[in-house]
Order: sequence, then C-alpha cells, then structure tokens
Amino acid sequence: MITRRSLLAGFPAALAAARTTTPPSPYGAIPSARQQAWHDLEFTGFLHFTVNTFTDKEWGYGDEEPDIFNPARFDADALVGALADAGMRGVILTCKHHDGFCLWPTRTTDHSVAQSRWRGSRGDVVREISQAAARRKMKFGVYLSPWDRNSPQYGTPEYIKLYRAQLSELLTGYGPIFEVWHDGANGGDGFYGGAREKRTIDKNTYYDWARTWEMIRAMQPEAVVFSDVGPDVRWVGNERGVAGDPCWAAFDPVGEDGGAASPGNVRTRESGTGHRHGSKWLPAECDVSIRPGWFWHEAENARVKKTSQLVNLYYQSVGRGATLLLNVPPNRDGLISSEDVTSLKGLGAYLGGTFAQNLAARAKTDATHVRGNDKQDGPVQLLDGRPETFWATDDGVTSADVTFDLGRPVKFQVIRLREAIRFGQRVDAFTVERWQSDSWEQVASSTSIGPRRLIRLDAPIIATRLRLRITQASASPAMSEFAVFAEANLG
Ligand code: FUL
Repeated sequence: MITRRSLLAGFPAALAAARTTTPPSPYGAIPSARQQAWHDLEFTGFLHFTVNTFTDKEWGYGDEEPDIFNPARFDADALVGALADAGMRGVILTCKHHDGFCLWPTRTTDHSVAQSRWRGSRGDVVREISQAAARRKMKFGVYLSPWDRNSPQYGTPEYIKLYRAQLSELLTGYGPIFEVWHDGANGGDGFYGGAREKRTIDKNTYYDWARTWEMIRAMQPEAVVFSDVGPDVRWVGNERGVAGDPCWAAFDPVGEDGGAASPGNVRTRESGTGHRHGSKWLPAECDVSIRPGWFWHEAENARVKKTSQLVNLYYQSVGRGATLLLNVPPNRDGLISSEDVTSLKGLGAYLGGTFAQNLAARAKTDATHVRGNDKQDGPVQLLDGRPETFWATDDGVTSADVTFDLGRPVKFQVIRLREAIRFGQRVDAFTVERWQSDSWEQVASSTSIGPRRLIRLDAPIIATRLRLRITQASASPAMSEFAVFAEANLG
C-alpha cells in the first residue's frame, strides 16, 4: 500500500537521483536498439543440419533424395538444451543450405522435409527448434542460403521471388527471429533441376539485397541482419572464431576491387579489426565450428574441440567485443554427439563459474575526473552490474584514472570492461595497474573496448588496490563496467 509516509520517504532519494549533468553527446557511429540487444547475447549457437548430415558432405550438389533425411531420434529440446548448457543465448538453424533442401514444409518447392519419411512426412525442424528455443528462453534465428543448387530457377529473376517467399515463410511462421543470416558462398555448379551446369551470378546486383533487407525489417523489425557487409552485423572475415585485436565496432565495407561491397564481395582482411572511425556501427560476429566441418561427419568425432580450446575462442571473440556463433552439428540420429556434449558442458561450467561474481563489486572508488562532478556519473557506477549506468568525464577530458580499493587482497585472473556504447566507441587505449607496496605496477594494457573487453592474465594475481587508466580516447570516456573474476577450473 502506498502511504503518505512512504511517499515522503521516497522523496529525498528521488531528488538525489536527479541528473544535473547532461549525458555526453554520442561519438561517431552508435548501435541501433536491435544491435544493442544482439550485443547483450554475447554467445550464440549454430546448428548445421540437412541432407549433408546423411551423405557425409559439406556442400550438397542439390540432387539429394529428400528421403535420406531421417533423423530417427531427433530431439529439439536435447539439441537446444546442449547449447543452453554451454552458456549460449540464441540459436541459428540452417533452414536451407546450398543444396536447397528445406527443413520446413515450404510451399515454394517440393525439395523439403515434406518429401522425407521423417515424422511421416509431417515433420518441421524449424518449428521444433524454434519452439524448443522459446522453452529455454533462447532467441531463434534463421540461415537461408542465397545459393540454391537444387532450384531450376537459380540464376533467373524468378529465383529471387522464390528466395523472398521462403524468407517470408520463415519470418512470419515461427515467432520472433533475432538474426537473419545470409552467407556469401557461391561455387557456381549444381543440379539446378537436372541441368547439372555452372551458373554464375553477379554478386552485387543479382540478389537486390536492399529490397530483401527492407522486407525483413517490415516482417521482423527487431531482427539483426548478418552478412559480409551487414547491414547490422558483419562477418569477421575468417571461420576460425577469432576477432581482430583491436576489434572496432564500426566498419565501412569495400568490395574486393575497391568498389561497392556486397555479401560474398568484401575486403575481408579489414573485417576483423573494423574501422576505428568508420561511419556505420557494424559489429563483428565470429562463426566457427566445434568440429573441422560445419556438418556432422563420423570421421570427425575424434576431432571435436576440447573445452580449453572453446574457452580460448571465447576470449578471442566475445573478449574482443564480438559475438561468438559456435556451430554444433547434430548427427544422423538428430542429436548432439557425446564428444561435443562433453566439451559444451565443460564450457558452460567454466563460464558460469568464472563470471559468477565480480570480485571488485564492493570496492571503494575514486576517479581523477567525473563529469560535472555529478555523483550520477561517478566511478561507483562501474560496479553496479547495470549496463545503463556509467562513469563519464567532462567533454574534452580524454585521459582519466579510476582507483578501486578492494579492502582486502583479492586473487583474480580475468578483467572485464564495458563502454556505455549508446554514446559510441570512445576509448582507444587503457591500462590496468595494481598497487605494489609503494608504486603502481601495470598488469594489462589494451586498446578497443566497445561492448566488452575481457583480459585473461597468464596467471592469477593478487591485488588490494587496482587502477584503471584510460590513456587515450577519441572523446571523453563513458564506461559502464569494471570487473575482475577468478577463473574457474577447466575441469
Ligand atoms: C559458408 C558456407 O559455405 C558453409 O558451408 C557454412 O554454412 C558457413 C557458415 O558459411 O558460407
């Protein structure tokens, strides 16, 4: 019940919380709301699954018999559960790979699950995975290969209509979609309805991407669109799961020949680091497979990446402000093989254990500069675990320090920093130091932060006082987090 007393008691607190200083003006490119939500996911999963799983191929030719797709023990909850247990917050399914086989009963072609005996020809992998994801509170996304080696229409304008019709089915029939993934591969030759020939398309003009992306916006306004060139998320430029260092969120894609860029035609050597002062917020996503191939192959069961390798990839992607999209291919049963499950469980335990508690959360803070001397923008905001609060300095102040008095010796190995990215990516370089009897000793130094920077020290260190030094910034820093963590055992 709200009484007069409780109203009055709340009054001084409300007054104290009132902001007296204006927030910094954004610097350079800034993220859209859909990009902000995507950054928060940090780690997502890829499921590569189709006829290739049964033919032992990576790129199906497009002449596969639909009936070979028969994952007898398919269990969407088990698949999605294995990803969630690893710490993933979203899952993207290859609804159609280059072979053209559709994992949902599409109205656009017969080349789909409806022609397979699986689930008595009434199966729908897209429905089952999307529903299992919703049950685990995971976001669901779609991969729809632009290249289609089955379609007789591929290469003609008719195919673009078909591709858009397939997208409409996926974007209107399966609930909210968080990401639409367009790969840039096109090898040319294929079955193409029996023609068995090579078809070459102009990557810049054939697909008319601008219109397709408008269509996606209209149907799923909150979905980010991924490709080599965005428009929301960029490919990092390699399939090793490793972001550039530094990895800037901004990027202005340029084609291989220096002209216009498009999916499949971009100067990928710049995609890893991005462009420090680029005009578009176009952050990197690191896609990599837990196995050598994207699809499941029995022969690769012994080559599944171990937990320690996945942890390294996590630091090299998520730790540099990119998102990690880790592929875990279902096997012929329609399950994740036990080797992969073991690595994923280990990863989940490591991430859950390591990032459970910021050991600096209760530190006493002091900053050389605080914006407008307003408590609201003070360094204590770095410790509250809330992304919306931040420490900032006055305009024009581009180097500043914050000290953290931990009150007791604290042992840690991982440092996490975040900028308040709604004001853009402002920091260029920083160091972290610890107080050693009578002077500051540098323990880490790095460059880009953006949505996140993780630093994993070579060995745990002990500190009672720490200092964050922003040594270079393109605009007054606005940071939302400083945290230190003790690394969990790798099991
Ligand atoms: C590439 C494809 O050619 C691979 O098969 C895989 O799907 C990868 C994620 O994207 O473009």
